Amino acid sequence: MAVSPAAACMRAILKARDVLVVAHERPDPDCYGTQIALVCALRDRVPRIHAISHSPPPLRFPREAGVWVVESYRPGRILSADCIVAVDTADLSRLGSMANDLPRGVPIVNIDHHPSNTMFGTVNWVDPRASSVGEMVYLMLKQAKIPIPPEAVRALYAAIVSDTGRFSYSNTTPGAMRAAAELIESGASPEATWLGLYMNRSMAEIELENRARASLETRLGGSVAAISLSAADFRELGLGPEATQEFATIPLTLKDVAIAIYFYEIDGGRRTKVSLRSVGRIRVDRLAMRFGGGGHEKAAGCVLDGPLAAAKRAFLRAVGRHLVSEIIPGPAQDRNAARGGDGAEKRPDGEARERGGAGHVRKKRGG
Ligand SMILES: [Mn+2]
Repeated sequence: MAVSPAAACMRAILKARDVLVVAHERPDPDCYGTQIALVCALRDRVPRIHAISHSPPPLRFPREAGVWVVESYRPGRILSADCIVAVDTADLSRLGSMANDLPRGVPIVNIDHHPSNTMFGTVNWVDPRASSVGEMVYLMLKQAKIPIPPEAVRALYAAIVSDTGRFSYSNTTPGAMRAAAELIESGASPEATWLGLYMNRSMAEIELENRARASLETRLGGSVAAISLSAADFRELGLGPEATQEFATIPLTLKDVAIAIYFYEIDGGRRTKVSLRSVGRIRVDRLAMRFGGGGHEKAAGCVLDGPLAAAKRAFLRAVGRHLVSEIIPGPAQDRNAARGGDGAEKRPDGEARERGGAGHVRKKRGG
């Protein structure tokens, strides 16, 4: 019988003696929780397993879910391993500069749910229908009958809660709910997770959100809504972009909006990050790809060179063109061939795949 992709990943990991678990920079609770879970669940099964993150942990993550497990990366550090596991990472460039320090010539296990995944692994398990890599890794451990210790239970539950937008987005499948339910049966606490992920905010964070809300503006008759934060906003409040994990949903709450955009300066204002969300049929991953980004159909992102004002101007110009080409069908021929029809997202792994390149990759968002 053919081995399932999950089993192939598990086999490759259990064969190794020194496993390094990595994930995309500016980690979200999904990739972070999954890194924690893999280390905690497998540390008695492989001689050495450790997780490293390029960036600081997500600002908000349940403390009791093993946050201490993930080490932070120092540039130039020699990373040893005889097996690399990448989770939630559509492309190796999403690892940031850490990608340059990975050991060469060792097998790479690629576990991801982004349709734009480039299949960079030696073993690839890419399931765009999965709610989260948290759900995928839960299934993988369960199928292998590997007991999941308490920190891993909490971390995987937080991963699923976060990537489904607290069980709201279109990726909130029966499978996601089932995995979450089983994790609660195994001891995950919905309340502790909620407190850890969303509560206990500082005054500075709320002030940053106030500034973001105050910046709300609309274009194209209200079908495009955007908020923006400058490098100065972050500096003045002593916060980084990790404090704004869900801000892209702020403009999305506006009535009749089709594309929601969150612009924010990074690298001290030298570059501008663009986080995109959509409802309905608009595919923002295709928009992000025009700028070298990628992501999910309803949640994607990219980075533009230059400060906020210039990046915004260039991007909003492209949004207008994108909206027209997405809404008005035609010239249908090449559009439909390229996207495989509107059902592209429901096709088996790989078929709906497009070259995504580097970019901010966000969870699927539904409508
Ligand atoms: Mn994810």
